Amino acid sequence: MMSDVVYVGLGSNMDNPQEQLQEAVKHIHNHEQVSVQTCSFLYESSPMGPQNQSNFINAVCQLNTSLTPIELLDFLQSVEQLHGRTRVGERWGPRTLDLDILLFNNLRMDNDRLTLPHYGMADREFVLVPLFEIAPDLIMQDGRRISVWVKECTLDGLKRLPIKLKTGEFSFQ
Ligand code: ROI
Repeated sequence: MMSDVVYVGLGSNMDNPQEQLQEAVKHIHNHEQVSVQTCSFLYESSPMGPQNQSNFINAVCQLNTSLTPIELLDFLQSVEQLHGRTRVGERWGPRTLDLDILLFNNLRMDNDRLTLPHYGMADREFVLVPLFEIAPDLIMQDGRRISVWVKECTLDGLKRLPIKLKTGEFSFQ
């Protein structure tokens, strides 16, 4: 049933980012049609975009789901909303929680709601490095290994923290 394999990027730079990410994983896992299989370590990165904002905490999780891509997008956006995310304000500004579908099986789609694979991966160290950590054998959409993408990505000081998000069963209150 929950046989589609999805990689999701998580990011936060406001209101206790580590807690934002952990709470997001709980919410996601508590959906009946989604299970969180694996999470990377947490990584700290300087902001891409405007520099007058705090460093980000990023991670990547592997989910299994029986939702369609758009159903999953709706659900992840509802989790962002629960975390006080507003979509008004400065483009590329600070955010309490960002959840991006990076890969959904080998699916390609491109419409006004969702582009798969995620368009920004190639130049985002804070996405590629944690993705490589949990899925080192991935073949990317151009047919090359993720290790090659990591080597070709500009690396500028991502810091791996000795912390992983908890997965598995939660009793959610
Ligand atoms: N920068 C970093 N380092 N990590 C992010 O998750 C992130 N997300 C964003 C913008 C504001 C573009 N910059 C980021 O949305």
